[in-house]
Amino acid sequence: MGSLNIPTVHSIESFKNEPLLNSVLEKFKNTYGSTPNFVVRVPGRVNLIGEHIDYCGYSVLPMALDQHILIAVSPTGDTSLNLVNVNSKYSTFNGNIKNLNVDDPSLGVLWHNYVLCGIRGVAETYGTKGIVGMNLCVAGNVLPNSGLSSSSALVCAAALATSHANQISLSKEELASLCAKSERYIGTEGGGMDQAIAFLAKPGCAKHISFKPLRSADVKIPAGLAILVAHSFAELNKAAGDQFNHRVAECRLASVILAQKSGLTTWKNLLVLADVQKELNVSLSDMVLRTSELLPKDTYSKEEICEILQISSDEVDQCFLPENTRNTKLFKLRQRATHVFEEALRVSKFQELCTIGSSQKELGELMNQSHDSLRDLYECSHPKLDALVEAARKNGALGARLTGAGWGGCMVALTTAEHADILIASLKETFYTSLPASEKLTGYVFHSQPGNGAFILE
Ligand code: ADP
Ligand code: NG1
Ligand code: MG
Repeated sequence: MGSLNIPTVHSIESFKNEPLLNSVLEKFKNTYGSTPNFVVRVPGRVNLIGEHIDYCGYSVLPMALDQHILIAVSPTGDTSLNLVNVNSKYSTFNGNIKNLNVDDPSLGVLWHNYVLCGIRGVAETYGTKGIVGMNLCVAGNVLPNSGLSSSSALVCAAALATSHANQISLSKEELASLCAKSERYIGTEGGGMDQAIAFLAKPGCAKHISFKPLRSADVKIPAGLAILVAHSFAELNKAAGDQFNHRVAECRLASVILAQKSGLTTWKNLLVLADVQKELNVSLSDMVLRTSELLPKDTYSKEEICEILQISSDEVDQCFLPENTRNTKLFKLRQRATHVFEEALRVSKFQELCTIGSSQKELGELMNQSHDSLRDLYECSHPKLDALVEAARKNGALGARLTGAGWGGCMVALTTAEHADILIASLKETFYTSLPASEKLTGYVFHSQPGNGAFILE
């Protein structure tokens, strides 16, 4: 257990003017008849660049948002787990902390399952003997299903609530790794970006996050630039569909086939593209060339994959495919792997440019290339998101791209600080005109400074 670098404790008093905190305290009191022992606060994030590459082993560059999830917590004195939400659209849940099952996602994804993921992560790692039951009350203002990582903020908040209630002292890195693993119980087989930034973020800095081992380095956005986030008004709950895991599956298949065709005898264990690159000891540009040579076809059927790898369809399923992708008929391998290697290159260029502190235009261009690659090679955008990105570019953004998993959700745009408000106004006049008049735009289009990581309020 780590004792250094653990989430900080602040006084509830110093945040008493925050409406979301007041709403969670009030709801807690009305529900459980007392004030909570403590409140955990975990931010959402916006990823500046490095999309769909964390689960391929490559580094990413997110920053924390001010928007966050709060969970007010008190131990119950027995093993009961009670969960309410300030927002009445999320229904109440009651269970026993010693016997928690995250529901099978194919039966529908209910919000309390994200909370159970976080609790289960701590319970599995540290045992359920002596684990305390909790009364919990949740509030949040991270736009859900929109690529700003509301899901991980909720999972991480539940894990932090459980560890603090049980006086288990974990480092930020331990919490991040535990939560990355436990969020997979929801069904999506993601990387660790969201949970890492949730704990490791520091105000004023974006973070360059690398995996195996988990590391983070501060990245200062060059002075005079602003980060703008805007919603496309399309949404996707990633755990409710199979799109996300399809991409995970395609990257794994590309990985083992590239490894096998490159003569690596350990190919069956090389499910992650970065591991293949490491084994081959070649550059990312070499990997791009190798991909176009070794994966020439536009699509691969499962039969063709079995033929290439000389293994059965059952073995392909068991060894490489997430459960909800096993009926897939066709896989696009060259396109997905090319995106991953080129996006990894863009992340290191972006970090380099930020370190030099100049080249606003080049930073914007990298973001544009990222979006175009996600739209055309990775096919995870959405027509509304493409239109929003286009509108931002036309109205003077230095660059704009989808952020998070995609298939709807938010765009992140880079602009000069002086142009930020003008850009927001132009988006309202151009892109958002087609929305029903009742839609309130506050909270859907905003600029943001890099915010703080998770902390506890007592
Ligand atoms: P995101 O891109 O926001 O991470 P996901 O598709 O991964 O989107 O998961 C979002 C899910 O997280 C929501 O569908 C909901 O179940 C849950 N969630 C997000 N915010 C809240 C909240 N404030 N209260 C309860 N559940 C929430
Ligand atoms: P969102 O958009 O929050 O669902 C997902 C994954 C990330 C990463 C991005 C795409 C989870 C919890 N999150 O984020 O790991 O792969 O998509 O870059 O799986
Ligand atoms: Mg998510």
